[in-house]
Amino acid sequence: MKLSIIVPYDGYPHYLVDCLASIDEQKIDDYETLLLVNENHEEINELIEQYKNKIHLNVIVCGEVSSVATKRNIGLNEAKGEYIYFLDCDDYLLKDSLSLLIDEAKENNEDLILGQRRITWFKKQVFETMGDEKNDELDLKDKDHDRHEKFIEKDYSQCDQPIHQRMIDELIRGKKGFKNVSVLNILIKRNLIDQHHLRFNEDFKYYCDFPFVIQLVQYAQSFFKINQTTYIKRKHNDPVNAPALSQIKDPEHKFDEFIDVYRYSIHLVDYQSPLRYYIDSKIVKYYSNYFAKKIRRSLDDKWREERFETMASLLDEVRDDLLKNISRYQRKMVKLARKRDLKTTKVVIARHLAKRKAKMVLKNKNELNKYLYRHKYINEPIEENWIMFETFMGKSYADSPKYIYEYLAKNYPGKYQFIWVLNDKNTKLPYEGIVVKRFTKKYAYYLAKSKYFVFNIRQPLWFRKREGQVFLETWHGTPLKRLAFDQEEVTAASPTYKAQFYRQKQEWDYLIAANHFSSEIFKSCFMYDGNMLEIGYPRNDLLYNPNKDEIARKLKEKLKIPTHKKTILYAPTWRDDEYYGKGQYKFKLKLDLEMMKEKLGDEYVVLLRTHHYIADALDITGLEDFAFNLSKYDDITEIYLISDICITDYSSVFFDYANLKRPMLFYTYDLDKYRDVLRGFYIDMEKELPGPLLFTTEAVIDALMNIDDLSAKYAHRYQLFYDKFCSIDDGNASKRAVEAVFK
Ligand code: C2G
Repeated sequence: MKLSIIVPYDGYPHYLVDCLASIDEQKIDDYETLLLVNENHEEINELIEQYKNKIHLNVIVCGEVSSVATKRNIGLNEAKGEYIYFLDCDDYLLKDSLSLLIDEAKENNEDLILGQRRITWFKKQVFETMGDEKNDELDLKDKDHDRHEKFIEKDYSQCDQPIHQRMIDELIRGKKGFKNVSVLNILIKRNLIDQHHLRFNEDFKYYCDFPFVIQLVQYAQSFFKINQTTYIKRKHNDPVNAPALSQIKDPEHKFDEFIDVYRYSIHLVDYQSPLRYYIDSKIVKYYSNYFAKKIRRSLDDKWREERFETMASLLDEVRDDLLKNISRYQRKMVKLARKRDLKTTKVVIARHLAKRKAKMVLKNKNELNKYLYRHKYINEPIEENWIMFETFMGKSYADSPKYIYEYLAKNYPGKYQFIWVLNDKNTKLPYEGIVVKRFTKKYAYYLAKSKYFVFNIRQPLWFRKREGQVFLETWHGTPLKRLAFDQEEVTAASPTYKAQFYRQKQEWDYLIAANHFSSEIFKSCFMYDGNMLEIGYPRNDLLYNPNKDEIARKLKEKLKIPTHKKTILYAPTWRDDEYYGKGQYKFKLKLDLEMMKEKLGDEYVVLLRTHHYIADALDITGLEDFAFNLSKYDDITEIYLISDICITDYSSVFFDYANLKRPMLFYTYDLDKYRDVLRGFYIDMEKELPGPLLFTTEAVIDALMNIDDLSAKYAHRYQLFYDKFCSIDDGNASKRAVEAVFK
């Protein structure tokens, strides 16, 4: 047999699905798959059954709970292939991966054949549909490579042992730290492992690959690197519930193991060998880049006491020729450690970090404001009557914070100091209050000193809630699209958002839910267990205002919208996978406005409203008398009042608009992708929505022309929908919010 694929499995079945499927797609026959599992692995029995015959699967139970090292060793004992290939159960291959590697082995019979690796946040189906451009963008966030090691252009003909040096460069030197030195994606000749009795050290949990790779490089005589991607390493987007080993926060044990792995590894190689030089280089970098921060910042004195002593004793032994080739700062740090001079070490680190911070602060004004927040303002007293309001990152004066503010200002004049975060500093507030721009010095100041916060999206990442501060999160919609921890894939521009979310939601004292449905979902999707205010949406109070018709008439007048025609609002949401950057999404209008005007122009006008994430401007040239672009208008709730019919897609807009009991249509031209690839939904759109799903402009026009019949057809469903999602709203939600939070 040519090849044994060794896959240790340790939980997270949804990752394994892609892993096994990708083996099944390989264009090779002569192989076996060894799946190493713990005793309890019921969750994958079905999967095993499915692939049993397809991928020559041999499932080996390795004891109650065994480590990756143990599983791989058992795999090595059982493997029958001439070549070994390690594949992690949360990663997957491309269709050609193994045939490329095997073909090279057949031709040149090298000891080690390495392929290229790509990093992704996505499952296979998404990775394949994302296209190279998007995957490339996210690849840039790959921090596993050591950016200080620019060896790629190296001319190996100048080296004494070109192959050896190349292996060191590719497998060890160019990989950051110990953890990124990996056995994955190397086709390894079985003889090499047998001749030298190579096994993984089972004492090691986090860095067991490192000494193994050191030995591969030490003994291999031939090596080749294929310039094609053969391995897809999948990052875990949920480090809270499903962390990869590297995401586990365990600094003490990791430190101890790091030291042990270093000691173990240097005994495997000669003091004079280049391998020793590069192992030592890693320990110096670890000390100056990572350990130094612990000396400076850790609350645990151990980093300045026995761990410092342990580090220093290792630095005593690093090769002196290495010291010539490192930075001045690193050299100084090593020398001081060798003298056990902790006092001067602390000064040197403080200076080094301060210099780096100053560089950052000078480069970016926002950094200076964050710095002031952390080091100055946060030490000043909290002002008991200050309330800070923010909606959609300061882009608009809108949503529930607006209605809560207006209620407070009307009913408690003079009692509070209101601070509104608005990027347009010229916005005139209807009542008293200060306007500050987001992320400015003033913003940092009020963020540190305000007692209360009423925000409709998440707080900034650098906010740290102080004791005594009260955070009311209003959120910004009843959830239709799966959110946060309920989202298997995070395909939007910031795939790290589950980790961020977990920390941020702990700072929310209150969370508003418009209905019981939302409460239940927020508990799971945000892992939220704080105070849930199931009180309806303050932003919907306006929809129950007794003067709403008069308000609508005035608004139409203000926006110069013809009063003799009926209005159709089109308010779509954003698409997770179509973006220029974080918070900057693309949108291409898929409604044919010309056609709509031709068929409906006598009776209707269209109000267009894109989501605040959308960076693209809508082009309505030539249609100015038919289409009105209200994307920049602050408050969509006011727009609902002037809309006779609403067309939307997967936006929470429809939960709110339903309060008006006016007709709704759903233009869901990309439903399959949105539901099955990007997000997934909490409700069955086909069965529960109070209007039809439509897929073409023609169908939309047809529905609009028959709107009365459609309304009659959907009347029952509309009532059920209203009862489920709108029944708490009654015009008094702001009052309830204020009474709950401000007592
Ligand atoms: N919105 C708007 N104009 C649009 C779409 C949305 O003004 N064209 C506003 C509405 O108030 C809407 C809110 O932004 O309720 C949230 O927009 P969604 O389209 O629902 O999308 P998202 O921002 O992803 O929020 O639980 C709700 C979810 O978090 C959805």
